[in-house]
This record gives sequence, C-alpha cells and structure tokens, in this order.
Amino acid sequence: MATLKETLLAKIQEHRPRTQKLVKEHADVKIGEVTIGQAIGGARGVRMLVTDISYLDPFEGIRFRGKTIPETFAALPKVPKSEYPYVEAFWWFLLTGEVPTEQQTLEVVTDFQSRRAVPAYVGDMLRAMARDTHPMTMFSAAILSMQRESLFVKRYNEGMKKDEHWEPTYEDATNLLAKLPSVAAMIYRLKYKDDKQIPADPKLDFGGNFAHQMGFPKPYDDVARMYFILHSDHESGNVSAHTTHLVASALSDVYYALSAGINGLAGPLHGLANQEVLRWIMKFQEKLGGKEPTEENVKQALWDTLKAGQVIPGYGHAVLRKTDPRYIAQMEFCQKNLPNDPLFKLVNMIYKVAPGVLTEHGKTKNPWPNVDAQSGVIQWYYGLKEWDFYTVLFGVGRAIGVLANTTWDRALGYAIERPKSVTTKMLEDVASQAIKADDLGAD
Ligand code: FAM
Repeated sequence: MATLKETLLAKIQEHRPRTQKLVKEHADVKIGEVTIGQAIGGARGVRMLVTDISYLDPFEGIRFRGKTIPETFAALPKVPKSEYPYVEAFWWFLLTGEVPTEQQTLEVVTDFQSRRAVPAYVGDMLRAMARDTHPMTMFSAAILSMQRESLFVKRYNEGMKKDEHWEPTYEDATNLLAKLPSVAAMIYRLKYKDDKQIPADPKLDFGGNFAHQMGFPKPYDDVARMYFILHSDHESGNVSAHTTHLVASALSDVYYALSAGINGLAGPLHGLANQEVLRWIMKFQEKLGGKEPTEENVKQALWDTLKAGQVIPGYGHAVLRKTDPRYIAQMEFCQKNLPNDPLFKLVNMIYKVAPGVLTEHGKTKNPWPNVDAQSGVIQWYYGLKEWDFYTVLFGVGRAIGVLANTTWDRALGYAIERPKSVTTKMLEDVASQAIKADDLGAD
C-alpha cells in the first residue's frame, strides 16, 4: 500500500500539468478586477490566491477538499473509543484529497511519533524568556528557534532542482507539525503549572498525546482532535494562511513561514479573538456581580462595547455571511456534552441577542458568530481556564492547513508573491477620470 509521501507525489505529478497549462495558455484570462475600495480596504474579495485544500463559501462556510465539516468528521478513520478522527488522517486528507485507510492512518501516526521529540534548546530558550511573555510570542519563538533543523535549507544549499522543492518542504512540514502539540503543552505547563512537564507518551496519537502532555483527562483528547481539525484551514486569504504563504513564497523554509503566520494569528481581529471572547464574557459577569444574566443586560453590555468604539469579539467575518459552521460544530458538541454549563448558556444567549444588536448598529456586513465565539467555552469547561493560551491551540490547528498549503505551493512552483502598489495621487487621478467618463456618459 502506498505511503503518504508516495500518494502525495502521484497527486503532485497528476496536478502539475493543470497548473502549467493554465499559466502557459490562459495567463491573460481575467478572474476579477480591483477597485479603490479593495486597494484601501484590505484587498477584500480580490481573487489572487490559489489553493485546492479548502474553499470558503460565504453562505455555506468551509469545505476541506470538497467536504463539509460533518462530512469530514464522518469520513476519516477514528481513534478507537473516540468520537473524532485522527488528526494524522486529516493531514493525509488535506495533503492528498483522499481519505486514508485505517492502515495508512496508523502509518502516519507512527511516522509522527518518530518525529515528535522537541530539541532541548527549545525548552532552554522558552525558560529564558520573561514568564509573563504572551504564550503566542513563546509559540512563535519556539517554532523559529527550530529553523536550524530545516532540511529544505540544507538541500537548497547543496543545489536542488525546483521540482524537488516540495520534498524537503514535506519533510520539514511533517517534522514541525509532529512537534507542535508537545511545544504547545510545554509552553502551557511552563507558564501555568510551575514548569512541571509531562513527558510524551510514545503510544499516543497527535490529539491524545497533546491531552496527555497538557495534563487533561479524557475526553479532552477528543476535544483537541475536534479543535485542531476545525481550526486547520479557511482557504488562503486569512492573515495567518496568507502570511505563511507570502513568507514561504520567498523560499523561506516552513519554520520561518509558520512562525510569521502565527504572529498574524496573534492579532485580536484574527485568532486572538477567542481569548477576547472569554475576556469579554468574564468582564461582563464581573459587572453583573453574581446576578443571573438576562437578554436585556447582555444587550446592554453589547451596546456598551459598541458605543465605546470596540468590536464584539467572535462576531463578524471578512468572507462569511452566515453563522460559521465551525461555530455550529462546536455548539453541537456543547449541546451533547455540556448542555447545562452556565457559560455555554450565556454564549447561547449572546448568540440570540448579538446579531440583532450588530444589525441595528449597522456597520458590520456579517452580524453572525465566527469560530471564536464558541471555542473558549469548551476549553474552560474541561479545565483550561488560562484564556491567553487559547490562540496557541488555534495555532496548532492552523499549522495543519498552512503547512499542507506550503507543501503544495512548492510542488506547483508558485512564484514569489509581489503585488503592485500605487500612490494616493494615482488613485485620485483614476477616480477623477472615472467621474469625467461618467459625466460624458450622462450627456
Ligand atoms: N463588532 C463591531 N463592529 C464590527 C464587527 C464586530 N464584531 N465586525 C465588523 N465590524 C465593523 C468593522 O470594524 C467595520 O467598521 P469601520 O467601517 O468603522 O472600520 C465595519 O463593521 C465593516 O466591517 P466588515 O466589512 O463587516 O468586516 P471586515 O471584513 O472589515 O472585518 C473582522 C472582519 C472579522 C475583522 C470583523 O468582523 C471583526 O473585527 N470582528 C470581531 C473580531 C473577531 O471576531 N475576529 C475573528 C475573526 C475570525 F473568524 C478569525 O479570524 N478567527
């Protein structure tokens, strides 16, 4: 039976002629145009990235390799006595577009276990950092510190052909991904558990070992698997995915690229929003001073936030125009596993009230919740209450998607990214020409 690397190579060889044909024969075909609003407004909606790993429809939400979230969970081999699939099976699926067999999955599990050990210098470096450093800074630094391990750099320096770039990138990506749960758990225990580290369990899978090294009992292993898969990929334009792609496009290796992507994820408008959601809820509860929350006082608190010129964390999205299916997947998990949890009930109450408030406020194009509005509740329920750590969990998940993408970027030889900038004066000139043309048209 073919290994993951052999299956991936076959997929790459099958795909390359498609990309080559598009570039050779259809390079001038237009797929969109750019307005002044888009140039100033964060390139929203500009079609300029290509990925086959996931696609985000504004109304349907994410599909991984053509499958919705429930279809993905249903299709992949599951860890015995668990309700969620192996992350390793999902890695295979994202890389190849094929659902692996049980045996293929177990081979990847064994492969990841053999790559899991974190170099001792990572712990030394983390311990040298100020203990109140944000865990995302530690996570990014830990990834960057391992850059010396890059096989891509070694092979590049030896003189490697372009069509071989994917191979050491795949090796780097797998080496790095396999280490991330242990790196994350190390940061958690260093910061919040007096540096009492738990050694890895060589028998466990990606999610299982993460729960073990964090020190959380079952079913936290399944929570971790669900969380990592849900947060993995959201096509290519979001800040963490795009940053990783951009940095890697200079042929910087995956250590440089992922570390940069993680820095983008650390922004409050992106991944850090899940920390912000919990912070908002705790502040709200503090203000209530032990009183039962009501729809009326939730509404008031939302308006207070908006009137203070701040955003409601966990709501809105640059692409989505309905409730995020990643939010729904987590809500269904809560309905099944923690239906009576007070925090879950409060999050549901916010879900009932916030879209109306945001619609009345009239600014956001999407008043519905995104992934971050729900994820902290689950972590809190299972004992992970240090919410400034939540974005690290997001980062471990996001790594799966962006590392699969970077491997394919190298396989298809995508170019160094270099869009063109213009000056404000140029925009003003184009705008006045457009007005003149309109005036002429009106005559
Ligand atoms: N609360 C208040 N105002 C909001 C808002 C929210 N949740 N979402 C959007 N707006 C405002 C936005 O700030 C902008 O105001 P200005 O015109 O004054 O700049 C206006 O509505 C139009 O924004 P938009 O076009 O609807 O959204 P964008 O595409 O510009 O931004 C988000 C998208 C996600 C950055 C934005 O909705 C937001 O700030 N949400 C809160 C933070 C959050 O939850 N981020 C996580 C996103 C998540 F999916 C992820 O990356 N993990």
